[in-house]
Amino acid sequence: MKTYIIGHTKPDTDAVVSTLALVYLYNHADCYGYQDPIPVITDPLNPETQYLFEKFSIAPPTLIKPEDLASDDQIILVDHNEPSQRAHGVTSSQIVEIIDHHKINLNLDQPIFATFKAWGSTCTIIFHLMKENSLVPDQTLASLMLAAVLSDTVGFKSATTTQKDRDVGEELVKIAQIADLDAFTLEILKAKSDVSKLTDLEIVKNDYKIFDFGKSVLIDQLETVEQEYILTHKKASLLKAMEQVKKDEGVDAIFVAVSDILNVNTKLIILSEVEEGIALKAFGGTVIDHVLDIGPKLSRKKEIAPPIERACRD
Ligand SMILES: [Mn+2]
Repeated sequence: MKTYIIGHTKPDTDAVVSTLALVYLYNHADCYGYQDPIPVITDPLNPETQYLFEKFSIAPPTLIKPEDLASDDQIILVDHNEPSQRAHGVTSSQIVEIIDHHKINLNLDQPIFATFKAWGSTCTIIFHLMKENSLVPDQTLASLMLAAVLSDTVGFKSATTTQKDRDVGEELVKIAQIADLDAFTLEILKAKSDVSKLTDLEIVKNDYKIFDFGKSVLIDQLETVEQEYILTHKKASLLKAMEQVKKDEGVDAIFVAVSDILNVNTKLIILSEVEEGIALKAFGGTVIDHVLDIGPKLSRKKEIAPPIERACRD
């Protein structure tokens, strides 16, 4: 029997770094008596996360396949809880603990350890747990945890940002010895928005989540410093890719949210009348040439998904 620490599918920096941060905590403090928990990922790193692991010269968690999980293995979920965001191969009965900052959609048959906090990142929660155990991350881990906080809160600009995130960020800056926080933030945001090496299909699948809103809705978010360029030059090919992904994933609706992370604005790419109906009900406005400007929003979790859910359930 092994114990795995696993983030959500299509992991972002917070999901990946959380597995390493939690293993650091559990290797230094005997919290719940796990035997050698193993941090893993079940999908490849996105470009931002890959950039960060190269920058800090540290190996990412091992990439495992669903068949690598044995039925008696126990699993700790980080940065997600909903069944639709779990890695294939994870069954509910294997879950022994969850540490997360997303809305809860859970129905398990067994008692578990659970830490849910409405803070901006899972790494914020894990740093808090470290402090409770008088533990300080090493410089490299602190750098990655800071990157995760900055990435999830879009440099403390997202509506999900709390004072706790700023406080934890300030402590991590010191431990990580990051001299210029603004420069580090911009570096991460640029790495996040570098889609130059991605195909259109990869862009649509780069950072998506599938939600069960009565209808199944896939929301991909592209956080970028080049919103205008993408909507001008890539919209036509992205629409084709969206059609493909909608079919492949068998979802009822698909949205690509193109978020301008410097100017704080999101525009949705609208595939068909189905999506247009949902989006107009959710946000109002006018769809112009397959694009709906939903204004100064950045957070999928707090500002984009909830109105879409209400529109779907109405
Ligand atoms: Mn997160």
